[in-house]
Amino acid sequence: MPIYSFPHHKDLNYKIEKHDRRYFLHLDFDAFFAQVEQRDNPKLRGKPVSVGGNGGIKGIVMTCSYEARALGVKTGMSVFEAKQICPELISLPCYGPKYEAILLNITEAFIKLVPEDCIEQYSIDECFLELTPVVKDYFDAIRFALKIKKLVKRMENLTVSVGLSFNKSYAKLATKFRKPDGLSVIREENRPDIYTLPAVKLWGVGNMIEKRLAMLGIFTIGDLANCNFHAVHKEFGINGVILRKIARGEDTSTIATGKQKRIEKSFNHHHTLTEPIYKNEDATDEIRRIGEYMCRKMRYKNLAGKHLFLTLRFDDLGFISEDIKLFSPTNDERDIFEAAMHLYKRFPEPEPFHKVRMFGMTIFDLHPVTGYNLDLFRKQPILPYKELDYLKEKYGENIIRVGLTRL
Ligand code: DCP
Ligand code: CA
Repeated sequence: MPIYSFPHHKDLNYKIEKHDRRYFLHLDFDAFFAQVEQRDNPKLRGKPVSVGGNGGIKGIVMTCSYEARALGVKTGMSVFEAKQICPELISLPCYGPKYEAILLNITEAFIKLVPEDCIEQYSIDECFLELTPVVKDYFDAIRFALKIKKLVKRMENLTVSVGLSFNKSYAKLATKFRKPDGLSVIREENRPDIYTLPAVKLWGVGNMIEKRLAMLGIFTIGDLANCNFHAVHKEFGINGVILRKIARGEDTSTIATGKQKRIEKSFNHHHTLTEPIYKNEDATDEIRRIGEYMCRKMRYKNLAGKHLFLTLRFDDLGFISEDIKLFSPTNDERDIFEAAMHLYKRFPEPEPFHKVRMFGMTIFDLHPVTGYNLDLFRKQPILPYKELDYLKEKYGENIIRVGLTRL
């Protein structure tokens, strides 16, 4: 999920009045999860597609394709509501690890084009690049931006929209001007046009802040830029001062580098079924799928876990959990499947009148690993997980699966 953070004053040296012109590029994937699903399944292309929920009518639309947007579907609607507005909507479940890997892959490729400390992965589908060390003017920067767009298309077969400007906040604002597959530039001389836009378009201004600004008579970016310094300071403290600076195009924040990356403490995945199940083979399939998902997530982050929890929700018993500490950290789905099936046998056996509605797995006690295959002493053959993960990313989940022994 995207981690939207306000550009905090620690990142933003609000005391700096001016800096020489710098160039920032903001990059944002279009209709991200939906675009990835359309890429991986050509039958979905050109069609209204939403991602989120369980693939049926339950849950929330996390995003939808531009075709679905044209028909009135919006992020945050329930899938049920979206299907009423757009009956032909194809609703798909969210497959997290697949999306997470994409930005990681391309930012790794960017290291060849800009210094590493000029790359900031901001959310699951957005990043900033500082181009100052590699371009000399806007003309150069636009050429660079086009090169980046082409590279993403070639590497991942996905489109991004990009915004280019002399600071991060304006670059992020510019991205929204032209979507999908856009490239927009805000130069210093465009300030008068920017000042006519609603204040809510600015990074850091949400609906709540928009309302509070309106009470001060501030509606546009220009109103905010030209407002009384003390008025915003009184209402919002230092954040008000920062917002005013951002509005004026005086955002002095720089690239936040890897040091601030989130450190994972656990991974989990839960799946609530539309139809509760009771047959052991269905439960086995469900456990296997969740285990695969979780292991891929660990592999992307080069982590392996040692303490596994399996949670089930029976219709009549509510949530119950069992856990096991593994002999050594693993991100191999064969180990996780074996351990999870061991835990599953500790639960009361599901029956037709005593069905399971939800399966969940969580893994704690994470350890960094250097490679994809960990265990030198395992009896089973070592699997080429990197290649398998790559195939799944490129061609979809069902292209290949690791054969597991049914227990
Ligand atoms: N997302 C989510 N929960 C939300 C909003 C978004 O899980 N409340 C996910 C789904 C999106 C992805 O994060 O695909 C990126 O979010 P964006 O807001 O950037 O939206 P999109 O990329 O889907 O669309 P856009 O083309 O408007 O950027
Ligand atoms: Ca996006």
